[in-house]
Amino acid sequence: MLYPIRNTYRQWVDLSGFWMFRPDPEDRGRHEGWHTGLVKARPIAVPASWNDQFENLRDFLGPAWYSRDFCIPWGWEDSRILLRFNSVNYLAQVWVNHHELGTHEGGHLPFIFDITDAISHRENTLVLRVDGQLAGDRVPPGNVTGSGLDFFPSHSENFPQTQFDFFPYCGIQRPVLLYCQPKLALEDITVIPELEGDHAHLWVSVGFGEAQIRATLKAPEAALSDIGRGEVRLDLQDPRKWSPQDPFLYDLVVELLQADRVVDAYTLPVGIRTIKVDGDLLLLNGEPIYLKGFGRHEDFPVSGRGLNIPVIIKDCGLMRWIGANSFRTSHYPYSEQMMALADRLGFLVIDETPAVGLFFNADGLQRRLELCQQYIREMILRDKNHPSVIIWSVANEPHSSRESAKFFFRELYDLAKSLDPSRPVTLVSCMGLAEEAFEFMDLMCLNRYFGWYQESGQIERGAAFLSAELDLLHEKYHKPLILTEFGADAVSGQHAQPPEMFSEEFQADFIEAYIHVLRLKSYVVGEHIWNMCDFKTSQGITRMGGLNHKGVFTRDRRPKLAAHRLRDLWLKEK
Ligand code: BDP
Repeated sequence: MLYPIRNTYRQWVDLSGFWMFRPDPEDRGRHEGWHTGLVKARPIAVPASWNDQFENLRDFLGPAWYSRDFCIPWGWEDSRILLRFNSVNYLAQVWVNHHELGTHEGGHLPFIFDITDAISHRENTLVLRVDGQLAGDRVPPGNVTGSGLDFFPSHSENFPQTQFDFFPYCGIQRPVLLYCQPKLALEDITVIPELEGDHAHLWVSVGFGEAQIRATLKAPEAALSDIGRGEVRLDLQDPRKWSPQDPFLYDLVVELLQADRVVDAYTLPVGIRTIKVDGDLLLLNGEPIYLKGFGRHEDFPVSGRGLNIPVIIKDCGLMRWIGANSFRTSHYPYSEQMMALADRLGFLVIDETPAVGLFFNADGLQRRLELCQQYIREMILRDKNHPSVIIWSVANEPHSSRESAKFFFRELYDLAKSLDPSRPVTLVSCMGLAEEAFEFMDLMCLNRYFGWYQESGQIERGAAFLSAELDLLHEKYHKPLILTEFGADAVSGQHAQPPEMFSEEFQADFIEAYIHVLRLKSYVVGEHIWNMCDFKTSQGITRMGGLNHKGVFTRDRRPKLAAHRLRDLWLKEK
Protein backbone atom coordinates (compact mmCIF):
# COMPACT_ATOMS: atom_id res chain seq x y z
CA MET A 1 0.00 0.00 0.00
CA LEU A 2 1.46 3.35 -1.04
CA TYR A 3 1.03 6.60 0.88
CA PRO A 4 -0.27 9.37 -1.42
CA ILE A 5 2.51 11.55 -2.85
CA ARG A 6 2.70 14.51 -5.23
CA ASN A 7 4.50 14.27 -8.58
CA THR A 8 3.64 14.62 -12.27
CA TYR A 9 1.28 11.63 -12.06
CA ARG A 10 -0.17 11.90 -8.58
CA GLN A 11 -1.69 14.61 -6.37
CA TRP A 12 -3.40 14.76 -3.01
CA VAL A 13 -5.41 17.12 -0.86
CA ASP A 14 -5.62 16.85 2.92
CA LEU A 15 -9.20 17.05 4.21
CA SER A 16 -8.09 17.86 7.77
CA GLY A 17 -9.80 20.83 9.42
CA PHE A 18 -13.30 21.54 10.68
CA TRP A 19 -15.94 18.96 9.85
CA MET A 20 -19.57 18.82 11.04
CA PHE A 21 -20.44 16.33 13.75
CA ARG A 22 -23.55 14.88 15.37
CA PRO A 23 -23.69 12.21 18.08
CA ASP A 24 -26.39 9.60 17.56
CA PRO A 25 -26.89 7.95 20.98
CA GLU A 26 -30.29 6.49 19.98
CA ASP A 27 -28.94 5.19 16.67
CA ARG A 28 -31.59 7.04 14.63
CA GLY A 29 -29.33 8.30 11.86
CA ARG A 30 -29.54 5.27 9.60
CA HIS A 31 -33.37 5.21 9.61
CA GLU A 32 -33.65 8.98 9.33
CA GLY A 33 -31.28 9.22 6.37
CA TRP A 34 -28.50 11.26 7.98
CA HIS A 35 -26.18 10.08 5.21
CA THR A 36 -27.93 12.59 2.92
CA GLY A 37 -26.85 15.49 5.13
CA LEU A 38 -26.49 16.31 8.82
CA VAL A 39 -28.84 18.72 10.54
CA LYS A 40 -28.28 20.06 14.08
CA ALA A 41 -24.58 19.31 13.67
CA ARG A 42 -21.71 21.18 15.32
CA PRO A 43 -18.10 21.74 14.24
CA ILE A 44 -15.42 19.24 15.21
CA ALA A 45 -11.68 19.01 14.50
CA VAL A 46 -10.39 16.25 12.23
CA PRO A 47 -8.08 14.51 12.91
CA ALA A 48 -8.66 14.06 16.65
CA SER A 49 -10.68 11.82 18.93
CA TRP A 50 -14.10 13.31 19.67
CA ASN A 51 -14.10 12.45 23.39
CA ASP A 52 -12.10 15.35 24.82
CA GLN A 53 -13.29 17.99 22.34
CA PHE A 54 -16.69 18.38 24.01
CA GLU A 55 -17.51 18.60 27.69
CA ASN A 56 -20.40 16.12 27.44
CA LEU A 57 -18.96 13.35 25.22
CA ARG A 58 -15.96 11.97 27.07
CA ASP A 59 -17.46 8.54 27.73
CA PHE A 60 -19.66 8.47 24.63
CA LEU A 61 -18.48 5.75 22.25
CA GLY A 62 -20.91 6.29 19.42
CA PRO A 63 -22.43 5.99 17.00
CA ALA A 64 -21.74 9.49 15.73
CA TRP A 65 -21.81 11.13 12.31
CA TYR A 66 -19.30 13.33 10.49
CA SER A 67 -19.72 15.29 7.30
CA ARG A 68 -17.88 17.77 5.11
CA ASP A 69 -17.98 19.05 1.55
CA PHE A 70 -15.07 18.84 -0.84
CA CYS A 71 -14.20 19.87 -4.40
CA ILE A 72 -12.15 17.98 -6.94
CA PRO A 73 -9.19 20.14 -8.04
CA TRP A 74 -8.78 21.12 -11.70
CA GLY A 75 -6.70 18.74 -13.75
CA TRP A 76 -7.84 15.51 -12.09
CA GLU A 77 -10.43 14.68 -14.78
CA ASP A 78 -8.55 11.81 -16.41
CA SER A 79 -7.34 10.21 -13.18
CA ARG A 80 -8.71 7.69 -10.73
CA ILE A 81 -9.86 9.53 -7.63
CA LEU A 82 -9.63 7.92 -4.23
CA LEU A 83 -10.35 8.66 -0.59
CA ARG A 84 -7.95 7.37 2.03
CA PHE A 85 -8.86 7.20 5.71
CA ASN A 86 -5.66 6.82 7.71
CA SER A 87 -7.47 5.78 10.90
CA VAL A 88 -11.09 5.74 12.03
CA ASN A 89 -11.86 4.10 15.33
CA TYR A 90 -13.65 1.72 15.34
CA LEU A 91 -16.27 0.92 12.71
CA ALA A 92 -16.70 3.32 9.79
CA GLN A 93 -19.48 3.47 7.21
CA VAL A 94 -18.86 5.95 4.39
CA TRP A 95 -21.07 7.76 1.84
CA VAL A 96 -20.17 10.21 -0.94
CA ASN A 97 -23.05 12.17 -2.48
CA HIS A 98 -25.57 9.83 -0.74
CA HIS A 99 -23.93 6.82 -2.35
CA GLU A 100 -22.61 4.21 0.11
CA LEU A 101 -18.95 3.35 -0.49
CA GLY A 102 -18.61 0.65 2.15
CA THR A 103 -17.50 -0.05 5.71
CA HIS A 104 -14.24 -0.70 7.52
CA GLU A 105 -13.73 -2.35 10.89
CA GLY A 106 -10.81 -1.67 13.20
CA GLY A 107 -9.12 1.59 14.18
CA HIS A 108 -5.45 2.44 13.51
CA LEU A 109 -5.08 1.05 9.98
CA PRO A 110 -5.86 2.81 6.70
CA PHE A 111 -8.58 2.01 4.19
CA ILE A 112 -9.28 3.36 0.72
CA PHE A 113 -12.33 3.83 -1.51
CA ASP A 114 -12.26 4.50 -5.24
CA ILE A 115 -14.75 7.38 -5.68
CA THR A 116 -14.18 8.11 -9.38
CA ASP A 117 -17.75 7.14 -10.28
CA ALA A 118 -19.37 8.63 -7.19
CA ILE A 119 -18.25 12.23 -7.50
CA SER A 120 -19.31 15.25 -9.43
CA HIS A 121 -16.51 17.59 -10.43
CA ARG A 122 -17.98 20.43 -8.42
CA GLU A 123 -19.28 20.18 -4.83
CA ASN A 124 -19.33 16.76 -3.17
CA THR A 125 -20.51 15.67 0.25
CA LEU A 126 -18.72 13.12 2.36
CA VAL A 127 -20.56 11.54 5.33
CA LEU A 128 -19.29 8.99 7.85
CA ARG A 129 -21.01 7.04 10.57
CA VAL A 130 -18.49 6.03 13.25
CA ASP A 131 -19.23 3.47 15.91
CA GLY A 132 -16.70 3.01 18.73
CA GLN A 133 -18.82 0.84 21.04
CA LEU A 134 -17.01 -1.86 22.97
CA ALA A 135 -18.09 -5.47 22.46
CA GLY A 136 -16.80 -8.97 23.09
CA ASP A 137 -16.70 -9.80 19.38
CA ARG A 138 -14.62 -6.75 18.50
CA VAL A 139 -10.83 -6.46 18.67
CA PRO A 140 -9.75 -5.00 20.97
CA PRO A 141 -12.72 -6.17 23.05
CA GLY A 142 -14.72 -4.53 25.80
CA ASN A 143 -18.01 -4.86 27.70
CA VAL A 144 -17.14 -8.50 28.19
CA THR A 145 -19.21 -10.20 30.84
CA GLY A 146 -19.26 -13.60 32.49
CA SER A 147 -16.59 -16.13 31.71
CA GLY A 148 -14.58 -13.77 29.52
CA LEU A 149 -13.62 -11.86 32.63
CA ASP A 150 -11.99 -14.68 34.56
CA PHE A 151 -8.49 -13.49 33.82
CA PHE A 152 -8.67 -9.75 34.20
CA PRO A 153 -10.81 -8.90 37.23
CA SER A 154 -8.95 -5.63 37.79
CA HIS A 155 -10.43 -4.17 34.63
CA SER A 156 -13.93 -5.61 34.97
CA GLU A 157 -15.29 -2.74 37.06
CA ASN A 158 -13.74 0.10 35.13
CA PHE A 159 -15.70 2.58 33.08
CA PRO A 160 -15.92 2.45 30.10
CA GLN A 161 -15.40 -1.29 30.50
CA THR A 162 -12.40 -2.19 28.36
CA GLN A 163 -10.39 -5.43 28.25
CA PHE A 164 -7.32 -3.23 27.91
CA ASP A 165 -5.67 -0.44 29.86
CA PHE A 166 -6.02 2.69 27.72
CA PHE A 167 -8.91 5.01 27.02
CA PRO A 168 -11.14 3.80 24.14
CA TYR A 169 -10.89 7.05 22.17
CA CYS A 170 -13.12 7.24 19.08
CA GLY A 171 -13.47 9.13 15.85
CA ILE A 172 -11.51 10.15 12.76
CA GLN A 173 -8.11 10.06 14.42
CA ARG A 174 -5.76 10.52 11.49
CA PRO A 175 -6.00 12.56 8.27
CA VAL A 176 -8.43 11.81 5.46
CA LEU A 177 -6.76 12.31 2.08
CA LEU A 178 -8.37 12.91 -1.28
CA TYR A 179 -5.94 11.82 -3.96
CA CYS A 180 -5.60 10.92 -7.60
CA GLN A 181 -3.43 8.56 -9.56
CA PRO A 182 -3.32 7.42 -13.20
CA LYS A 183 -5.95 4.89 -14.35
CA LEU A 184 -3.14 2.38 -14.77
CA ALA A 185 -0.99 2.89 -11.67
CA LEU A 186 1.50 1.33 -9.31
CA GLU A 187 -0.74 0.01 -6.55
CA ASP A 188 1.92 -1.44 -4.31
CA ILE A 189 5.70 -1.75 -4.08
CA THR A 190 7.68 -4.21 -1.97
CA VAL A 191 11.37 -3.63 -1.31
CA ILE A 192 13.49 -6.31 0.35
CA PRO A 193 17.18 -5.66 1.01
CA GLU A 194 19.71 -8.48 1.34
CA LEU A 195 23.36 -8.16 2.36
CA GLU A 196 26.17 -10.41 1.16
CA GLY A 197 29.62 -9.32 2.23
CA ASP A 198 30.26 -5.88 0.72
CA HIS A 199 27.26 -6.21 -1.58
CA ALA A 200 23.58 -5.41 -1.20
CA HIS A 201 20.79 -6.77 -3.35
CA LEU A 202 17.62 -4.77 -3.39
CA TRP A 203 14.58 -6.72 -4.57
CA VAL A 204 11.89 -4.38 -5.85
CA SER A 205 8.53 -5.83 -6.88
CA VAL A 206 5.12 -4.37 -7.69
CA GLY A 207 2.84 -7.36 -7.27
CA PHE A 208 1.77 -7.88 -10.87
CA GLY A 209 4.14 -9.81 -13.10
CA GLU A 210 3.17 -8.47 -16.52
CA ALA A 211 3.93 -4.84 -15.59
CA GLN A 212 7.08 -3.37 -17.06
CA ILE A 213 8.88 -1.33 -14.41
CA ARG A 214 12.07 0.65 -14.06
CA ALA A 215 13.61 0.95 -10.60
CA THR A 216 16.24 3.61 -9.97
CA LEU A 217 18.14 3.93 -6.72
CA LYS A 218 19.51 7.42 -6.29
CA ALA A 219 22.84 6.66 -4.67
CA PRO A 220 25.03 9.68 -3.78
CA GLU A 221 27.82 8.48 -6.08
CA ALA A 222 25.70 7.46 -9.09
CA ALA A 223 22.15 6.33 -9.80
CA LEU A 224 21.58 2.62 -10.21
CA SER A 225 18.80 1.55 -12.52
CA ASP A 226 17.26 -1.49 -14.14
CA ILE A 227 14.15 -2.59 -15.98
CA GLY A 228 12.11 -5.74 -15.41
CA ARG A 229 8.69 -7.39 -15.55
CA GLY A 230 7.04 -7.08 -12.14
CA GLU A 231 10.38 -7.32 -10.34
CA VAL A 232 13.83 -5.79 -10.50
CA ARG A 233 17.01 -6.63 -8.58
CA LEU A 234 19.47 -3.82 -7.99
CA ASP A 235 22.99 -4.71 -6.86
CA LEU A 236 25.07 -2.23 -4.89
CA GLN A 237 28.71 -2.38 -4.01
CA ASP A 238 29.52 -1.06 -0.47
CA PRO A 239 26.02 0.18 0.40
CA ARG A 240 25.55 2.73 3.16
CA LYS A 241 23.65 0.58 5.64
CA TRP A 242 20.69 1.90 7.64
CA SER A 243 21.15 1.75 11.44
CA PRO A 244 20.24 3.85 14.51
CA GLN A 245 23.74 5.38 14.33
CA ASP A 246 23.40 6.21 10.63
CA PRO A 247 19.75 6.13 9.52
CA PHE A 248 20.61 6.76 5.90
CA LEU A 249 17.76 6.60 3.39
CA TYR A 250 18.19 6.23 -0.35
CA ASP A 251 15.48 7.48 -2.70
CA LEU A 252 14.11 4.67 -4.83
CA VAL A 253 12.11 5.75 -7.88
CA VAL A 254 9.84 3.11 -9.39
CA GLU A 255 8.33 3.88 -12.79
CA LEU A 256 5.56 2.01 -14.55
CA LEU A 257 6.20 1.77 -18.30
CA GLN A 258 3.76 1.19 -21.12
CA ALA A 259 5.30 0.80 -24.59
CA ASP A 260 8.46 2.34 -23.11
CA ARG A 261 6.55 5.42 -21.98
CA VAL A 262 6.37 6.29 -18.25
CA VAL A 263 2.71 6.27 -17.13
CA ASP A 264 3.22 6.43 -13.34
CA ALA A 265 6.07 6.95 -10.88
CA TYR A 266 6.51 6.64 -7.15
CA THR A 267 9.46 7.67 -4.96
CA LEU A 268 10.04 5.64 -1.82
CA PRO A 269 12.66 6.30 0.88
CA VAL A 270 14.56 3.03 1.35
CA GLY A 271 16.93 1.90 4.10
CA ILE A 272 19.30 -0.97 3.39
CA ARG A 273 19.51 -3.22 6.39
CA THR A 274 18.88 -6.81 7.46
CA ILE A 275 17.36 -8.13 10.67
CA LYS A 276 17.66 -11.67 11.96
CA VAL A 277 17.39 -13.83 15.06
CA ASP A 278 20.48 -16.01 15.43
CA GLY A 279 20.70 -18.27 18.48
CA ASP A 280 20.29 -15.98 21.49
CA LEU A 281 21.03 -12.83 19.51
CA LEU A 282 19.15 -10.26 17.49
CA LEU A 283 21.31 -9.15 14.57
CA LEU A 284 20.99 -5.88 12.65
CA ASN A 285 23.22 -5.95 9.57
CA GLY A 286 24.84 -9.04 11.06
CA GLU A 287 25.78 -7.28 14.35
CA PRO A 288 24.12 -7.90 17.74
CA ILE A 289 21.77 -5.14 18.85
CA TYR A 290 20.21 -4.36 22.21
CA LEU A 291 16.93 -2.46 22.35
CA LYS A 292 16.58 0.36 24.88
CA GLY A 293 13.32 2.21 24.84
CA PHE A 294 9.64 2.23 25.62
CA GLY A 295 6.18 0.96 25.19
CA ARG A 296 4.18 4.06 24.34
CA HIS A 297 0.72 5.33 23.50
CA GLU A 298 -0.67 7.81 21.03
CA ASP A 299 -2.25 9.96 23.70
CA PHE A 300 -2.42 13.64 24.55
CA PRO A 301 -4.91 15.98 26.27
CA VAL A 302 -7.73 17.28 24.05
CA SER A 303 -6.57 15.64 20.80
CA GLY A 304 -6.84 12.21 22.47
CA ARG A 305 -5.48 9.56 20.11
CA GLY A 306 -5.58 11.97 17.15
CA LEU A 307 -2.48 12.58 15.07
CA ASN A 308 -0.63 15.41 16.77
CA ILE A 309 2.46 16.32 14.75
CA PRO A 310 4.16 18.53 17.38
CA VAL A 311 3.78 15.77 19.97
CA ILE A 312 5.44 13.10 17.82
CA ILE A 313 8.34 15.44 17.09
CA LYS A 314 8.63 16.19 20.82
CA ASP A 315 8.50 12.47 21.68
CA CYS A 316 11.25 11.58 19.23
CA GLY A 317 13.36 14.37 20.71
CA LEU A 318 12.77 13.08 24.24
CA MET A 319 13.66 9.54 23.19
CA ARG A 320 16.91 10.89 21.78
CA TRP A 321 17.57 12.94 24.93
CA ILE A 322 17.14 9.92 27.18
CA GLY A 323 19.26 7.57 25.03
CA ALA A 324 16.49 5.30 23.70
CA ASN A 325 17.02 3.54 20.38
CA SER A 326 13.64 1.86 19.98
CA PHE A 327 9.94 1.63 20.83
CA ARG A 328 6.99 -0.71 20.47
CA THR A 329 3.76 0.53 18.88
CA SER A 330 1.80 -0.68 21.90
CA HIS A 331 -1.04 -1.58 21.45
CA TYR A 332 -1.87 -0.71 17.80
CA PRO A 333 0.01 0.47 14.71
CA TYR A 334 1.01 4.13 15.03
CA SER A 335 0.50 6.89 12.49
CA GLU A 336 2.34 6.66 9.19
CA GLN A 337 3.97 9.97 10.10
CA MET A 338 5.51 8.39 13.21
CA MET A 339 6.79 5.45 11.17
CA ALA A 340 8.37 7.78 8.61
CA LEU A 341 10.06 9.71 11.44
CA ALA A 342 11.40 6.48 12.93
CA ASP A 343 13.01 5.67 9.56
CA ARG A 344 14.53 9.13 9.29
CA LEU A 345 15.74 9.42 12.89
CA GLY A 346 16.89 5.83 13.32
CA PHE A 347 14.53 4.28 15.87
CA LEU A 348 14.02 0.51 15.81
CA VAL A 349 10.34 -0.42 16.01
CA ILE A 350 8.39 -3.44 17.19
CA ASP A 351 5.22 -2.98 15.15
CA GLU A 352 2.15 -4.33 16.94
CA THR A 353 -1.39 -5.05 15.72
CA PRO A 354 -4.46 -3.81 17.64
CA ALA A 355 -4.93 -7.31 19.12
CA VAL A 356 -4.88 -6.51 22.84
CA GLY A 357 -7.00 -8.07 25.58
CA LEU A 358 -7.86 -11.24 23.63
CA PHE A 359 -9.64 -13.99 25.52
CA PHE A 360 -10.35 -17.58 24.58
CA ASN A 361 -13.03 -18.97 26.84
CA ALA A 362 -16.14 -17.53 25.24
CA ASP A 363 -18.02 -17.39 21.94
CA GLY A 364 -16.81 -15.41 18.98
CA LEU A 365 -13.32 -16.92 18.74
CA GLN A 366 -13.52 -17.43 14.97
CA ARG A 367 -14.60 -13.81 14.42
CA ARG A 368 -11.79 -12.50 16.65
CA LEU A 369 -9.31 -14.67 14.72
CA GLU A 370 -10.51 -13.28 11.39
CA LEU A 371 -10.18 -9.71 12.65
CA CYS A 372 -6.66 -10.38 13.91
CA GLN A 373 -5.76 -11.84 10.51
CA GLN A 374 -7.19 -8.78 8.78
CA TYR A 375 -5.12 -6.49 11.03
CA ILE A 376 -1.91 -8.41 10.33
CA ARG A 377 -2.53 -8.19 6.58
CA GLU A 378 -3.29 -4.47 6.75
CA MET A 379 -0.33 -3.68 9.02
CA ILE A 380 2.22 -5.57 6.93
CA LEU A 381 0.85 -4.11 3.71
CA ARG A 382 1.18 -0.62 5.20
CA ASP A 383 4.52 -0.90 7.00
CA LYS A 384 6.59 -3.53 5.15
CA ASN A 385 8.94 -1.00 3.53
CA HIS A 386 10.02 0.78 6.73
CA PRO A 387 13.61 -0.05 7.64
CA SER A 388 12.77 0.99 11.22
CA VAL A 389 10.32 -1.93 11.58
CA ILE A 390 12.39 -4.87 12.77
CA ILE A 391 9.81 -7.13 14.44
CA TRP A 392 6.08 -7.82 13.96
CA SER A 393 4.09 -8.35 17.17
CA VAL A 394 0.85 -10.25 16.57
CA ALA A 395 -0.76 -9.42 19.94
CA ASN A 396 -0.25 -8.01 23.44
CA GLU A 397 -1.01 -9.99 26.59
CA PRO A 398 -3.66 -12.39 25.34
CA HIS A 399 -5.28 -14.44 28.12
CA SER A 400 -3.73 -17.40 26.44
CA SER A 401 -3.24 -20.23 28.88
CA ARG A 402 -6.01 -22.16 27.16
CA GLU A 403 -5.61 -24.85 24.53
CA SER A 404 -7.48 -22.91 21.82
CA ALA A 405 -4.97 -20.06 22.14
CA LYS A 406 -2.08 -22.12 20.81
CA PHE A 407 -3.86 -22.87 17.55
CA PHE A 408 -4.96 -19.22 17.31
CA PHE A 409 -1.40 -17.89 17.55
CA ARG A 410 0.01 -20.54 15.26
CA GLU A 411 -2.39 -19.23 12.60
CA LEU A 412 -1.30 -15.62 13.22
CA TYR A 413 2.40 -16.47 13.25
CA ASP A 414 2.14 -18.43 9.98
CA LEU A 415 0.20 -15.64 8.33
CA ALA A 416 2.72 -12.93 9.32
CA LYS A 417 5.63 -15.12 8.22
CA SER A 418 4.02 -15.91 4.87
CA LEU A 419 3.44 -12.21 4.21
CA ASP A 420 6.93 -11.18 5.30
CA PRO A 421 9.61 -13.86 5.74
CA SER A 422 12.25 -11.13 6.16
CA ARG A 423 11.39 -10.08 9.75
CA PRO A 424 11.09 -11.93 13.07
CA VAL A 425 7.57 -12.40 14.43
CA THR A 426 6.70 -12.33 18.12
CA LEU A 427 3.89 -12.31 20.65
CA VAL A 428 4.03 -10.05 23.71
CA SER A 429 2.97 -12.21 26.63
CA CYS A 430 2.39 -11.94 30.36
CA MET A 431 1.94 -15.70 30.85
CA GLY A 432 5.59 -16.55 31.52
CA LEU A 433 6.26 -20.28 31.49
CA ALA A 434 2.62 -20.96 30.66
CA GLU A 435 2.97 -19.19 27.30
CA GLU A 436 2.93 -22.08 24.87
CA ALA A 437 3.03 -19.87 21.77
CA PHE A 438 6.68 -19.04 22.57
CA GLU A 439 7.39 -22.50 21.21
CA PHE A 440 7.03 -21.23 17.62
CA MET A 441 7.63 -17.47 17.92
CA ASP A 442 11.03 -16.26 16.63
CA LEU A 443 11.80 -14.53 19.91
CA MET A 444 10.07 -14.03 23.26
CA CYS A 445 8.59 -10.75 24.43
CA LEU A 446 7.53 -10.66 28.07
CA ASN A 447 5.80 -8.09 30.31
CA ARG A 448 6.59 -8.21 34.04
CA TYR A 449 5.57 -6.29 37.16
CA PHE A 450 6.95 -8.31 40.12
CA GLY A 451 7.39 -5.72 42.88
CA TRP A 452 4.34 -3.81 41.69
CA TYR A 453 1.18 -5.87 41.05
CA GLN A 454 2.69 -8.87 42.84
CA GLU A 455 5.22 -8.66 45.70
CA SER A 456 4.01 -5.06 45.95
CA GLY A 457 6.50 -2.58 47.38
CA GLN A 458 9.39 -5.08 47.40
CA ILE A 459 11.75 -4.17 44.62
CA GLU A 460 14.59 -6.56 45.44
CA ARG A 461 12.25 -9.50 45.86
CA GLY A 462 10.51 -8.59 42.59
CA ALA A 463 13.85 -8.41 40.76
CA ALA A 464 14.84 -11.82 42.14
CA PHE A 465 11.56 -13.34 40.88
CA LEU A 466 12.23 -11.81 37.48
CA SER A 467 15.75 -13.19 37.35
CA ALA A 468 14.64 -16.73 38.18
CA GLU A 469 11.75 -16.70 35.73
CA LEU A 470 13.85 -15.39 32.83
CA ASP A 471 16.37 -18.20 33.27
CA LEU A 472 13.61 -20.81 33.34
CA LEU A 473 12.07 -19.38 30.19
CA HIS A 474 15.38 -19.43 28.40
CA GLU A 475 16.09 -22.99 29.53
CA LYS A 476 12.70 -24.04 28.17
CA TYR A 477 12.73 -22.24 24.80
CA HIS A 478 16.36 -21.28 24.00
CA LYS A 479 15.36 -18.04 22.32
CA PRO A 480 16.29 -14.41 22.80
CA LEU A 481 14.00 -12.35 24.98
CA ILE A 482 12.96 -8.70 25.16
CA LEU A 483 11.37 -7.46 28.36
CA THR A 484 8.72 -5.39 26.58
CA GLU A 485 7.10 -3.99 29.73
CA PHE A 486 8.24 -3.26 33.27
CA GLY A 487 7.71 -0.25 35.44
CA ALA A 488 5.80 1.31 38.32
CA ASP A 489 3.30 4.13 38.69
CA ALA A 490 4.77 7.39 40.00
CA VAL A 491 2.55 10.37 40.66
CA SER A 492 4.61 13.33 39.51
CA GLY A 493 5.74 15.34 42.54
CA GLN A 494 5.22 12.45 45.00
CA HIS A 495 8.46 11.78 46.93
CA ALA A 496 9.51 9.34 49.64
CA GLN A 497 12.72 8.27 51.31
CA PRO A 498 12.88 5.30 51.78
CA PRO A 499 11.14 4.87 48.44
CA GLU A 500 7.49 3.93 48.55
CA MET A 501 5.00 2.87 45.88
CA PHE A 502 3.73 5.75 43.72
CA SER A 503 6.73 7.94 44.56
CA GLU A 504 9.21 9.05 41.89
CA GLU A 505 12.03 7.41 43.89
CA PHE A 506 10.27 4.04 43.89
CA GLN A 507 9.72 4.15 40.14
CA ALA A 508 13.36 5.08 39.45
CA ASP A 509 14.71 2.35 41.78
CA PHE A 510 12.31 -0.24 40.37
CA ILE A 511 13.42 0.41 36.81
CA GLU A 512 17.10 0.41 37.72
CA ALA A 513 16.83 -2.87 39.66
CA TYR A 514 15.17 -4.56 36.68
CA ILE A 515 17.80 -3.24 34.28
CA HIS A 516 20.56 -4.68 36.49
CA VAL A 517 18.94 -8.11 36.25
CA LEU A 518 18.49 -7.87 32.48
CA ARG A 519 22.11 -6.92 31.86
CA LEU A 520 23.28 -10.15 33.53
CA LYS A 521 21.46 -12.33 30.97
CA SER A 522 23.20 -12.88 27.67
CA TYR A 523 19.95 -13.95 25.95
CA VAL A 524 18.12 -10.71 26.83
CA VAL A 525 18.22 -8.46 23.76
CA GLY A 526 16.16 -5.53 24.88
CA GLU A 527 14.46 -3.53 27.63
CA HIS A 528 11.35 -1.43 27.05
CA ILE A 529 10.04 0.54 30.00
CA TRP A 530 6.29 0.76 30.47
CA ASN A 531 5.56 3.57 29.66
CA MET A 532 7.22 6.53 28.07
CA CYS A 533 4.51 8.97 29.26
CA ASP A 534 1.51 8.90 31.59
CA PHE A 535 -1.60 8.16 29.55
CA LYS A 536 -5.37 8.22 29.80
CA THR A 537 -7.31 5.09 30.76
CA SER A 538 -10.88 4.19 31.68
CA GLN A 539 -11.79 5.07 35.26
CA GLY A 540 -11.11 2.50 37.95
CA ILE A 541 -9.72 2.23 41.45
CA THR A 542 -6.14 1.63 40.27
CA ARG A 543 -6.12 4.57 37.84
CA MET A 544 -6.00 7.82 39.81
CA GLY A 545 -7.43 10.72 37.79
CA GLY A 546 -8.20 8.34 34.93
CA LEU A 547 -4.50 7.98 34.18
CA ASN A 548 -1.90 5.24 34.16
CA HIS A 549 1.06 6.89 35.93
CA LYS A 550 3.79 4.52 34.74
CA GLY A 551 5.21 7.16 32.41
CA VAL A 552 8.77 8.27 33.07
CA PHE A 553 7.47 11.52 31.58
CA THR A 554 4.17 13.10 32.58
CA ARG A 555 1.31 13.25 30.10
CA ASP A 556 2.50 16.75 29.13
CA ARG A 557 6.02 15.40 28.57
CA ARG A 558 7.92 16.58 31.67
CA PRO A 559 10.59 14.20 33.03
CA LYS A 560 10.13 12.42 36.35
CA LEU A 561 13.12 11.29 38.42
CA ALA A 562 13.16 7.96 36.52
CA ALA A 563 13.74 9.78 33.23
CA HIS A 564 16.95 11.33 34.59
CA ARG A 565 18.01 7.97 36.06
CA LEU A 566 17.45 6.23 32.71
CA ARG A 567 19.35 8.94 30.88
CA ASP A 568 22.34 8.32 33.17
CA LEU A 569 22.13 4.59 32.50
CA TRP A 570 21.39 4.61 28.77
CA LEU A 571 23.55 7.42 27.50
CA LYS A 572 26.61 6.01 29.25
CA GLU A 573 26.65 2.67 27.49
CA LYS A 574 26.30 0.78 24.24
C1 BDP B 1 0.18 -4.56 31.00
C2 BDP B 1 -0.47 -4.09 29.71
C3 BDP B 1 -0.49 -2.57 29.57
C4 BDP B 1 -0.88 -1.93 30.89
C5 BDP B 1 0.16 -2.31 31.94
C6 BDP B 1 -0.15 -1.69 33.33
O1 BDP B 1 0.14 -4.66 28.58
O2 BDP B 1 -1.39 -2.20 28.55
O3 BDP B 1 -1.04 -0.55 30.81
O4 BDP B 1 0.14 -3.71 32.10
O5 BDP B 1 -0.89 -2.32 34.07
O6 BDP B 1 -0.54 -5.62 31.48
O7 BDP B 1 0.30 -0.60 33.60
